[in-house]
Amino acid sequence: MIMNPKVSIIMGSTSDLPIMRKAAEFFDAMEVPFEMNALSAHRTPAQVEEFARGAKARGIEVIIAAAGMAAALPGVIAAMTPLPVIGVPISSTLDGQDALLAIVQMPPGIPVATVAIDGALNAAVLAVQIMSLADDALAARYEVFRSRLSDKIVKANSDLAEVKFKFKTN
Ligand code: RP5
Repeated sequence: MIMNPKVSIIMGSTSDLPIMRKAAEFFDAMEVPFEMNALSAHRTPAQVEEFARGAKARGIEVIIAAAGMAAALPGVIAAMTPLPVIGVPISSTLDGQDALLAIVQMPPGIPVATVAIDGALNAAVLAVQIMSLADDALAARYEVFRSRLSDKIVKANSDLAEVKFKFKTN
């Protein structure tokens, strides 16, 4: 079955893959076709430009860009495409604080929607929320995912009900 990707996951290095797998798994679960490639703003700048300028014409709707250290990749991509870019700071050095600031502190006019350090799952969830606006079937699958989140808290409360303390009243 040939599927055209709607999301492009870009990472600065294959060393980012253990984190970015969570995004890929979520797209599989949501049945969203995606592509996954490595590009580097510092190591392959010409290829980054080619990718960013051509992504919309290829049918890509959202770009997720992950990078660690001096993480220029998401911002550089955002500068060369009208598509929404979601940035994932990777915790390779300085606990990811370096990448977080590099990705989130974009100048006015060129945003990168930055998720938490190593927040690959939330990047994919945000991408699905954006695409759900124009895709009712995807919106329905996403709604099921949301309802399961509250199941987790229901279970947490039933577990906590079993925890006994002398002065605990419930
Ligand atoms: C960044 O530098 C990558 O996104 C990665 O997080 C970090 C280290 O890259 P490698 O040396 O592991 O290739 O560009």
